[in-house]
Amino acid sequence: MENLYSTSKFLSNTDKIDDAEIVVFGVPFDSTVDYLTGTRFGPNVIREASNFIEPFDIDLQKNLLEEKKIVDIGDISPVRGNPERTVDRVAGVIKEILSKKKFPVMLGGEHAISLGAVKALPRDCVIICLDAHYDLKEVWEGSEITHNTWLRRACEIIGPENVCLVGVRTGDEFEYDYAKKNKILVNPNMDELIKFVKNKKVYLTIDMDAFDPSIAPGIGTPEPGGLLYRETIVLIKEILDNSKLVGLDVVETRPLNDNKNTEILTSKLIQKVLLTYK
Ligand SMILES: [Mn+2]
Repeated sequence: MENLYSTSKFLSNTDKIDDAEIVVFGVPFDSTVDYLTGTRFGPNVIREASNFIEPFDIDLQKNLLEEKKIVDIGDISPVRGNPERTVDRVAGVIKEILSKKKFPVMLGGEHAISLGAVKALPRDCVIICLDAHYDLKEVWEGSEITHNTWLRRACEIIGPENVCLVGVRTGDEFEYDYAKKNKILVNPNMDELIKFVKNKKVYLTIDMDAFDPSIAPGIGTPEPGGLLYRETIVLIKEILDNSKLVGLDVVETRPLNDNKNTEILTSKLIQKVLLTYK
C-alpha cells in the first residue's frame, strides 16, 4: 500500500491486512474549500463514531467483530487540488485490495473519489449509487472530475446501463435527459432493483445526502425529501441478498459542531452492510 498514515481506527479486530477479510481506508479529499464542504474531515469522524456503536446488531443477532476480520489501513493522502491523481491513487489501492480477494470499504471524502473505485472494478460489475443528486454533469466549474460529474465519467467507463441511482430528487434538465436517454435506472421499485442486481457483482456507493437532511444534516448539499434509515436498510438487504457485493464506499459526511448524527448514521450503515453482505 502506498503512503498511508494512520489516525484513529474504524472498528477493527486485526492490524494485519493478510488476516483481514475487510479492508477499511479513508480518503480525506474535498476539492473546494468553503463553508459547505469539510468532507475531508469525514474519515476521522466516521472512525470515531464507529467506536460509539455496539458491534452487536440486535436485528441480526450477530456481533460484527465475531463475524468478520476487519483492518483499518489509515488514509490515502489525497493530492490537493488534483482530483485526477487522487482518483488514480484510490484506484491503485482498491485494485490491490481486490487482488488480495478482500472487501474494500472506502470512507470519504467527497464523491469524486468513487470514480477511483469504478476504475478499479472488474468490468462485469454494476454500480448502485444512493444519492440525492444525479452527479451526471458534463463539467462542473471547469473540472471534469468533481462530486457533480463523477458518475458521468463512471458511465463512460462501465456503461450507463450498468448504473442504478436510488434516492435522486434533484438535478438539471441535462442530467435528467442524459439519465433517461442512456437508460440509467433511476429510483427503481423493489422488483426493478432486484432484477437489476440479480446474480451480479455489485459495487455500492452511498452519498450520505441520499438520506433526509433531518437525519443526516452533516453533508455538503442538503436536499429535502430524502431516504430514511429503516427503509434504506430494507432496500440494501434486498440488494445484498440477490447479488455479490464486491465493495462499498460512503462519502460526503462532514462534521458539524453540535450534531454527530450523520457520522453515527454513516458508521451504523457501514456496520449493517458488513454484517449483511455474503
Ligand atoms: Mn453524490
